[in-house]
Amino acid sequence: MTNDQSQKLKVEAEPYLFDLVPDECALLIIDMQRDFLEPGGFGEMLGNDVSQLRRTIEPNRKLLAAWRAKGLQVLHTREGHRPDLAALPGAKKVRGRGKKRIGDPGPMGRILVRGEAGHDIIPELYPQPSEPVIDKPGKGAFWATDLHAILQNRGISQLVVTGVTTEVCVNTTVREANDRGFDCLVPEDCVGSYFPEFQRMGLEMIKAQGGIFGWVSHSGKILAALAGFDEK
Ligand code: TIU
Repeated sequence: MTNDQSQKLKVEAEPYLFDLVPDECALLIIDMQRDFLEPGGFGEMLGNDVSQLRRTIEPNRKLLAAWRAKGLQVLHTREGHRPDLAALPGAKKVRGRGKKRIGDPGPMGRILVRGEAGHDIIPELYPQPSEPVIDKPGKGAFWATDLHAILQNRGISQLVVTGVTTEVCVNTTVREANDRGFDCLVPEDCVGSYFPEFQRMGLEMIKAQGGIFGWVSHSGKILAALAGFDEK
């Protein structure tokens, strides 16, 4: 799919250099939603330390600003369900045996329900009207969504995947993308987990075995490479 006329930017990454083709590379920001990141939200209510995720906000903000400034493509995802919960699998609703479940009233509206305040994206990374927002019912961004069609229609072959959480929605999405033929680059400072050991191993799993699912880098290295990109 790569067009030979396109500029290739070399990004330092593991397990080896990533050849970033700006015209074919979208920034895909996973589930940076208020319920996962804000104090008093669903994530914290489950007993999680949201500061582990909040450290990703500033690097994501810088990367997003650079991506927009260069006129490159950005997409966002949100995990959540229809207000009538008609497509919510029973298994997902009851898993964890929590007192509060998906669809119940939570600190910022009904938990993981589309249209509720907690379901929306944090203000620091709020999507612009030109940036598609993919509402996904699962952990992976491809399952039961139109993401694949949008990427194909826009000539995207590479994804820089950021967001939360590293081992759940980011990893699932990277694996789904890999099986569909996309090259994925994950900046480690732009993804977060509530659990430090899962953060580390979630990234190891992507880059092991010669980059079995993709590449791991740092936003600073992507920004450095992007600085050399001449917009048309
Ligand atoms: N977006 C995402 O990762 N959803 C989760 O439920 N993650 C957890 O780590 N629980």
